[in-house]
Amino acid sequence: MTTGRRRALKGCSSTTATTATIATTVTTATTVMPAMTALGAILGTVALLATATPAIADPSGANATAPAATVATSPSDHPSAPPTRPANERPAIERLSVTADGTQGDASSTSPSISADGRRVAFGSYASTFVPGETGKVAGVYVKDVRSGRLERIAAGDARPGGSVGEPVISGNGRYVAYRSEWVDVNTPGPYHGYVSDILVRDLRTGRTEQVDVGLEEGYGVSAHGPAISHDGRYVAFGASSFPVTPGPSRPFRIFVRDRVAGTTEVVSAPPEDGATAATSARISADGRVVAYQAHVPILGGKIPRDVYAVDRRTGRVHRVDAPYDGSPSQRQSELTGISADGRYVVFDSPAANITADDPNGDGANVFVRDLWRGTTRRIDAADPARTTEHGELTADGRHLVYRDSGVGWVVRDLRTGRTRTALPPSAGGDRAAVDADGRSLVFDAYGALVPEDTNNTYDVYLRRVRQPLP
Ligand SMILES: [Ca+2]
Ligand SMILES: [Ca+2]
Repeated sequence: MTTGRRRALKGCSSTTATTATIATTVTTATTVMPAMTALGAILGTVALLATATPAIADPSGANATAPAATVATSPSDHPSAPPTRPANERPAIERLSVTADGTQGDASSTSPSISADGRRVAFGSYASTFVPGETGKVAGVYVKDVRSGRLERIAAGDARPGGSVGEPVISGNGRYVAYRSEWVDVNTPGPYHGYVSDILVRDLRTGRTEQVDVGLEEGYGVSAHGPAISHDGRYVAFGASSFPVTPGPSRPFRIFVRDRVAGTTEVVSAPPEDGATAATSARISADGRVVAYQAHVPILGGKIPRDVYAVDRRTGRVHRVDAPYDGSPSQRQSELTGISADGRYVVFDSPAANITADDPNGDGANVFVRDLWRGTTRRIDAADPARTTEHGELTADGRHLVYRDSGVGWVVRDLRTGRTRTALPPSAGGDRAAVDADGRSLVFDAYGALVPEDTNNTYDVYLRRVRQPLP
């Protein structure tokens, strides 16, 4: 996998992972609280044991092959020296929503997004304990430096009247964070009652913040949401809805892409077909060329199917991502969850039984991987095919897929060999997880205490180092 990443990096400077948009909200997350609490207790106990008994194996492996000459320097010369954890060994599970000195949040931290190298993680939090002198709980966007432990707030909701911030996504190169900023502009007319939401991009190097939902067609500049950002931060995709500036109906939500270098903004979602109401939930490839999104279509039999499309911005070609294999109409709604760095593969969940032939769990949910180049769709079955899989996310090279198997938990699958590795037990994380470029680091939010220091009884953001065995 490391090889794959190196190859990707060498081949193109912008081929590492587009970070995932994490849609878990505090509201939805609370519905899974009880199950996580029990699991958290289990994991917390395990983690406690691991802390109490640090690694005792010789990290060099010298004990197994030590030549006689090294015996004189063996630990027996220092019988009182405690075994130490090698400097480069990090815990299998680490809580990220804490300050460098370990201060935990007093309110929920959710929705992590990770840079390609796994070093930086952006997330949202309502905690008041992360910033000295803070008096109230306001929504903030934070960036955690995984290596140094430094936690920085890069945006605070109370910077503008009635404000809130959220939906952070970090660029693959770790330099930029795009997020949604809501506030109340009493001068804004129309059905939004003054509520305005913008997409802002923070440059972590210079500290500058730039608004990117600009240059939109008339009526679309009021409510923007759901940012996705390219590896180098140049392109930002987002959804925007219109409201009638002049008398008349509002128009559908659309997906736009802002080119921060050229200073241009373009509509990328296809013109609505059959009166589709909205395009939302954009994902963008690392180079910004391919943008995937969900299109909501009119109510059919009481349901609102949601189809997934992808647009190649260079050729203009629009791909239907979740098309049923037999050409029949959509049965159920799909949910877009990821895109590979090169834009070739798009991942979605769907309970529709007709995406692929012979779906073993029928209308039970499955993760699907669409190959846009070949026009083929691969279904990801659970270890027990009668169970469900969901929330798929690809690593940068498109080779490894992270998803949740309802029987096994969070799993990393090598799509080439079919081998799977269990990352977390079934109810460990939130609804979504995000991975770094080579699939080594999985970030997620969880209510349960997965480390013994977690005593805040609320959601925290965690990092799971997938290759380290759980204690
Ligand atoms: Ca199925
Ligand atoms: Ca907690």
